[in-house]
Order: sequence, then structure tokens, then C-alpha cells
Amino acid sequence: TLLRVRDFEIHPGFFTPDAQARLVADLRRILAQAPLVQPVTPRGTPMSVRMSAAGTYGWISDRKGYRYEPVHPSGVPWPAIPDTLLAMWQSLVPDARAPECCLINWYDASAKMGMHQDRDEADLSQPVVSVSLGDEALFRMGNQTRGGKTESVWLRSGDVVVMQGAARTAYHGIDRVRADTSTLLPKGGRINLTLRVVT
Ligand code: MD3
Ligand code: FE
Repeated sequence: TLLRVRDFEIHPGFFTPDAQARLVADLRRILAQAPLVQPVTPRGTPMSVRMSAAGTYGWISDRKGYRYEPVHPSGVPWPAIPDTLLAMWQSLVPDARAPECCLINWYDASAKMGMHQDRDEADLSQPVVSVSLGDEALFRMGNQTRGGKTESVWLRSGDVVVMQGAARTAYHGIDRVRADTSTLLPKGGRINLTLRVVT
């Protein structure tokens, strides 16, 4: 089934519980190579979300600014994007270029992500596809400029969201995570994966 909220395409339960568990196993291998880090904004404020990545580029925020980098802050290259995610991308957005980044965001029960646009990618005509794993999160969808009316949906483990067209450049954020609403992740919390074309 496909749910449309504005220009966001939501696929509830795209990944079965078994497929979600296999993705978590893939992520354990990736995070052993490229550990989660708590980024700071260019002004020095720590973000509440912890991040890592897979692919040819990962997104970094530090005192020097926001940007895509070909290596983890430790200097090691980012691990490869898991085949399951490449297959998902191919099935949902067959006309898009190959994804170059799988950003990994980890939220504990108190983490949130303020309303923002994703504009650090060179080609905004390419889609972004997101996968939610673990605890439920309240996803807020806004407009092309800050402010105005918004709509919110709860994203659950296994849900996939496709952002293209107007949704690709819309403001969006995560208001809250509902603790203990999933048993998928051993330490609890929520992981969001976003596949992106960067160059
Ligand atoms: C709309 N992630 O990584 S997923 C992000 O749940 C981000 O971690 C949130 O916002 C999360 O940038 C929301 C849905 C999402 C992801 C990327 C987008 C929506 C988007 C890029 C462009 C437009
Ligand atoms: Fe975003």
C-alpha cells in the first residue's frame, strides 16, 4: 500500500520483521567499521542525533560546516551500502541515479531533529528514500519555506518514505520518538536510514 501525504510517498511496512532484522545485522557490521558520532553544528552545539554512513560519501557536521566527505571522521572509508537497500532503491525509484550515501541517524528517546531542508546534495532532482527501524517517530512535513501549516505522521519500524518532486525540497523534521514501541534494536531507540545521490 502507498499513502500520500502532500508530495511524500509513504510505504507502511515495506520491510517485513525478518527483513528488518537482516538490516540490523548489516548495520552492526557497518557501525563496527564506522562508529556513530554525535555531530556538532558549525556554532558548536551538539546535535541530539548520532550519525554514521555507508556509501561513497557520508554527511558530516562540525565546526567547519556541513558537507559530504568520502571518509569517516576517523579517516576510514565509509562501508558499502547493503544490497537490500540498493534493491529497495531500484524497485522504488528505478529512474534515479545510483545512491552514493546511506546516512544513518540514531535517535534515543529524547532525540529530535528540528525542521530543516536537505540541500547539501548537488542534484535536487534526484530522490531521497528513508527507512525507519526501531521505535516509532513523529515525522513533520512542512513547506518550501520556513513556517506555514504542517502535517505529521507516525513512522514505524519497516516503513519507507520516498521524497521526490516538491517533497524533496520541503522542510521536515522529527518531533519525538516514542520509547519502547519496538523490540527490534537491542538498545532501543530508532534508526533512520536515508539513501541519497550526492554529486
Ligand atoms: C525530505 N531524517 O536525515 S526521514 C535527514 O527520521 C532527515 O532521521 C529524518 O531528515 C529522520 O535529513 C527524516 C525523512 C526524510 C529524509 C530526508 C529528506 C525526509 C526528507 C530529504 C529531503 C526531503
Ligand atoms: Fe532531512
